[in-house]
Amino acid sequence: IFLATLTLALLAPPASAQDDSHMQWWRDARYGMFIHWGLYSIAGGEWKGKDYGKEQGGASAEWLMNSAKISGKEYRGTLARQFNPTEFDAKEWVAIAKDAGMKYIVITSKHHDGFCLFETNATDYNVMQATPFKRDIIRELSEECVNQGLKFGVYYSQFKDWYHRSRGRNAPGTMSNEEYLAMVEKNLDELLSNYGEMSVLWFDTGGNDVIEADRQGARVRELQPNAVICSRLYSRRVPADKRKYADFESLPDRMLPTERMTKDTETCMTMRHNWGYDRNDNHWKSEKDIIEFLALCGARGVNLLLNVGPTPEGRLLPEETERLKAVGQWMKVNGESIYGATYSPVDFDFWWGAMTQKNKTVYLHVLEWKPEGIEFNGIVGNPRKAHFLNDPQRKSLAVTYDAGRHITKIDVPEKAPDFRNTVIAVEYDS
Ligand code: JFZ
Repeated sequence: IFLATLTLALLAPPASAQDDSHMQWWRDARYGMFIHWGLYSIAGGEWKGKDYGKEQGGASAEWLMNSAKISGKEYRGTLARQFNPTEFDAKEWVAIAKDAGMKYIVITSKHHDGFCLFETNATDYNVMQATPFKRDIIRELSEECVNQGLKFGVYYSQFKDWYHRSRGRNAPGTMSNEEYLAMVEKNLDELLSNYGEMSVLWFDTGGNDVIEADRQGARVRELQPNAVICSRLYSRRVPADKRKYADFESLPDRMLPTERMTKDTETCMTMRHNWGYDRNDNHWKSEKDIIEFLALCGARGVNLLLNVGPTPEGRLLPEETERLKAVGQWMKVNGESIYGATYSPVDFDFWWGAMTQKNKTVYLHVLEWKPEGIEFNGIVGNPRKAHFLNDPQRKSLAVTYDAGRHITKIDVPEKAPDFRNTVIAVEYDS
């Protein structure tokens, strides 16, 4: 018997402080694919036989140029000529994201190593001119997202660039600061003008110059007024009220939110230790971990941007596609409790899981289960019925009310569906 004393205090979802209708698709989406792919994928976290990946306490694989202190000349000279991912198929990647239940894709267009995965006139250190591949990856992916109905966006490292900028006296860059800033502006104009609708600008960690960040943010608004801009346009040292163009708060990497977020918020998460492909990283999170990330992020009103790090050949790893497909199956059944839902009606979790709410329905994400059942307390409006989302017939579960018309108990048939990662919908009428 699934015993529960369900009385919940229902809070109205956060009213938007301004008319920010361009955010609605993003709030409804809740779940996207992050892609870290570039020259570093060839190295796979190793350099001259040494592993610099997260395994060894180093930074993630896409930080190799910094971790192994590789000069721009040697990094480009060694890796760019090897970059020829002939197995890359945008149609396949987007189909995997779509089948996974993801609604948007954000790919690294230029990471800290300075390499541009798109055609640009601002630097010859790009996929079209510096590699044998000579295909515009950003174009192929953005067009395929339109074909398959996903939103497309780019990660862009606007401040940290170990190739074009100086890293100190012994590691000169190829440009002066002024030249680099001009390159960034040119890159942004190219990304915002040449690839159709750009739905997300996922800047990564601006400098302390708010004026520079505001200029970049204003350019995005001018050229792509419906684009959603990440708070990392600004340095974390810039106070939130000074981040004029930040549309959502990006939590520190891999951080699961611990409380309900009334502001638009996203957390980015790896499936293993590294962001970029690392040939030695076997720390895989499980399908259940990912479902828990979705439930807990949903319970706090936070989007989940889940990362893949494709191989040098241009394929997603079987460990990635297996997890994405399995969680995609869960989303096909339980996605209504995530998409467009907002944070839990209570500001605490239960040992068994957490809750989201949408359209006069509270969704109980039962992640753990004990034979004697689970208890939870709160105060809910007048619940009318409760059912398992994974029950095709959506049979009503027996519900008992107290004198105040609040649910006090949900009786669940002995032969209830598999409780692991189960969602119970409780509909109420006020
Ligand atoms: C940055 C990148 O350095 C990293 O390679 C990866 O792309 C990640 C998604 O973003 O790493 C960060 C940036 C910000 C924080 C932590 C790691 N932070 O604010 O705590």
